Amino acid sequence: GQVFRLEDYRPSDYLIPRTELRFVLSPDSTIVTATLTIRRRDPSERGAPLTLDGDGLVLRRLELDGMPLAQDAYAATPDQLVIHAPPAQAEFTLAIETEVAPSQNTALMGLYRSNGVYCTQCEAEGFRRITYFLDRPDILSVYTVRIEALRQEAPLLLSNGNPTENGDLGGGRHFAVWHDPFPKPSYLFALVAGDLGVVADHFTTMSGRKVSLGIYVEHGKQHLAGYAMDALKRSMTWDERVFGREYDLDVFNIVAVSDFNMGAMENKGLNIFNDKYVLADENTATDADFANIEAIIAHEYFHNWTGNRITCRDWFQLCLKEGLTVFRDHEFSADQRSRPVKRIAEVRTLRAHQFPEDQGPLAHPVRPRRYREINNFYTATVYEKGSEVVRMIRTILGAEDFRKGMDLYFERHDGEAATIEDFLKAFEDAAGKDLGQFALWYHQAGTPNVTVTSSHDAAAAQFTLQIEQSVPPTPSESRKRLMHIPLAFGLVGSDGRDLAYAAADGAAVEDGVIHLRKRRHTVTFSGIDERPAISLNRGFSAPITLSVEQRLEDQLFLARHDGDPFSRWQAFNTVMTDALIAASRHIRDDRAPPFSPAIAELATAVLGDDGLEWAFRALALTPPGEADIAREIGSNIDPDAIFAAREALLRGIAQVNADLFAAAYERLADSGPFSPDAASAGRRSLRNVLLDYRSTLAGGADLAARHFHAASNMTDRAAALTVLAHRHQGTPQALEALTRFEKTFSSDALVMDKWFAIQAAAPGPAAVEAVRGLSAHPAFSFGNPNRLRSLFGTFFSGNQTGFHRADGAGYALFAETILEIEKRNPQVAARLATGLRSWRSLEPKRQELARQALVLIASTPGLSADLSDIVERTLA
Ligand code: BAL
Ligand code: ZN
Repeated sequence: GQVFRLEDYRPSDYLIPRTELRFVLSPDSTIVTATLTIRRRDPSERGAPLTLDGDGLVLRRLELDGMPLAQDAYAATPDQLVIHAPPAQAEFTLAIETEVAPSQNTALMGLYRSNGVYCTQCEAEGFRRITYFLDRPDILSVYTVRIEALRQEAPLLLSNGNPTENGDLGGGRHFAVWHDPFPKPSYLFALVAGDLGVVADHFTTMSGRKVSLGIYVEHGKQHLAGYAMDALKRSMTWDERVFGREYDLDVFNIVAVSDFNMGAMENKGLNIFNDKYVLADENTATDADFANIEAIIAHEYFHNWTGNRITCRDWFQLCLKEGLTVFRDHEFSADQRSRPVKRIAEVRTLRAHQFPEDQGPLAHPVRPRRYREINNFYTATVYEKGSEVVRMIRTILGAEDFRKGMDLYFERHDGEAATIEDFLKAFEDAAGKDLGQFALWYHQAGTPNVTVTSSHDAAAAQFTLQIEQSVPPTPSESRKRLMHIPLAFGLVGSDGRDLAYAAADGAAVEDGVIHLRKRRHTVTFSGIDERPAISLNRGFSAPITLSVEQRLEDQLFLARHDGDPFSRWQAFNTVMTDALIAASRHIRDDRAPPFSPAIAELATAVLGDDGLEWAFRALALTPPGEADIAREIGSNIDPDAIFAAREALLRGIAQVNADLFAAAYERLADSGPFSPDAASAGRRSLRNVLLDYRSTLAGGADLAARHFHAASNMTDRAAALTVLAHRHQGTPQALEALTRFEKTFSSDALVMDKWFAIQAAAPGPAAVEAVRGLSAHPAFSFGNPNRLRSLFGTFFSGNQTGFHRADGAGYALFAETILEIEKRNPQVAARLATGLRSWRSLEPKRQELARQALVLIASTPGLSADLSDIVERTLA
């Protein structure tokens, strides 16, 4: 396939200042008339042909300045429209009539139908599936959209901007016109038409303008949209307060649809959401769902300034809007909930999703330089690492200069399509700092590793750190340049407090941050009488891997006393990870795994520390997942040994703490009505972590069954079902709970997704057949992305022992399923296919079986660009 390169970017010869669209909607034959005002970028230039993008289009009519074009004046294929010699005047009008079939659009890109509702998804290149256009983000146009439909089929007609007109057309038909005064790229176009219920509210902006808010959902589901509406209003308030950004249209609408490739989409004034990230109540949504809804509502809203008002010059700049907007939604959630808990959760996500990407065959820079299929670059690297890079800018500049830089960025580029260089320049100019070396975080792939050793000279009262950085090679980047890594740190004394120090020798230490810029740094601290425990990368100030020579007793000490909550969590996590790696080695050698009693004692201390939030205690007590342990081991992975080690650790800690855990479990039980707030969610999560531990002991299945039946909310119910279906597979208690859950929720697709996912994640060899069987369940559908992700996505990416079954049966199901899904929806197939990106880390036998499955896919004729791009890079 064609490769697109950053260095090939050049501005288009033509602009489209105005776009008028008319849709005559019908499921099998929708007529789209696009009337484009086209202008030469350089009026003195003449004669360049005008080439518009299309994708599978049928052209019905074409007029230039009101006159039909001669056959030989243009060339139209489904994928392109070329006007050979556009008129000489600076501006002309092109009217293009195309016909599309929403009901047959199973790729869910462009205009399609979901549950009888017409909706669109245009990012990245879906608009060209609606009409011929300069479908690139640097073409900003003012849109006026007229929608016509049967009133009975679609009483609701929505598009971007403000409503300007509506009326009756006779014959049961009606129309509505929307005008969006803000020039926008085509990927932000949206249309929704259907019969939906609404939750209406309003928001008064900081300058006193009243904005109508609407969340549109399936009839009868309005009661599930209240939390999303509340999150939206809090987001609007927060963006005014923290970034000074006010909303700009008279209306802001959100529509929830059930068939959606992504989480949600930030179309100007008309966000379209996967209903999973809108609908919630205590009976159907977990605390994690509530938190996701809050974060994603905020994320899409925040895009109005970071993405819409300032958009991307080209798709290589995707992180300009995504990394920045993720950073903004992270900060929002941190402010709404608990900052330390949020930070730990972010880092866990980054390590689980971005680190394996960065350390495997699909590694790419935060701002890639080439792509074959842009859909495959909506990645954890662009989003999550992109956010970490913005966070580091704030760390380097300080909060005040960071805000100045953001203000300058908004001031300079509002209404423009910008680049990462523009973004960095705003901070350099606002703060008077050079970010030249720092910019490598955008340009260079791979997770930097920082190695640290230390020495203490008691006589001289000096403590010295030897620090070295390296960036491992990644595909097509074998030689790496040295990065600017901001490493926040503390030297913790025996009383648990940070020691005061003087840093010597021009060491790059500033406000508790060591700025690594060279390969090796020696940092000497004077006035250090006792040997401190070193707390490094506090708050996860840089997205790196860290190898610190540190005694177990220091780790244990930090886990109890580090003043930085993230590092405190990290210390406990490192203790457990190291123990689990050692234990899995023992298990592979058929030896019993040894665990230091200090680990169980640490658990005792953390659980009993009432100075810590419940949610923090829950996170600290949660051992690293199987995939986390595998990632730390890095090569020659045996998932069965890792699983056994983890179970043994849980049981060991549970045995030592049996009475304490039982008492805490009782104390943390529900009291009072449900609330999704952070403190209540934290209490539930801690209690459910205790359930997980306690279920490893005798009577565990009964305990979990009682938990399941007593549950008064989905968080507790799903937690208990997970314990039963995973640890007590096949027991009467597990079977009864699975059946009960299925009966209760069979008509609620989003809840059934949990039922599918829990079973798809059940460890052990039986999962392959279970997943195959579940794919024939009446509640399952190959056409719905949420179902596919719940069942197959969870199995491929969240079931280490089941998917990586030693005989390769999981990989066979992988190849078969992905090829099946690809026929309908290449984008979702390609995403699921990343489930084998870490195949080279497996032990040799599994590695070979995984390779064969990938080769089977790669050698299938007629593969989509989406899927072939992923499997070819994975195998390269
Ligand atoms: N722009 C695609 C969905 C999102 O990141 O908001
Ligand atoms: Zn986004």
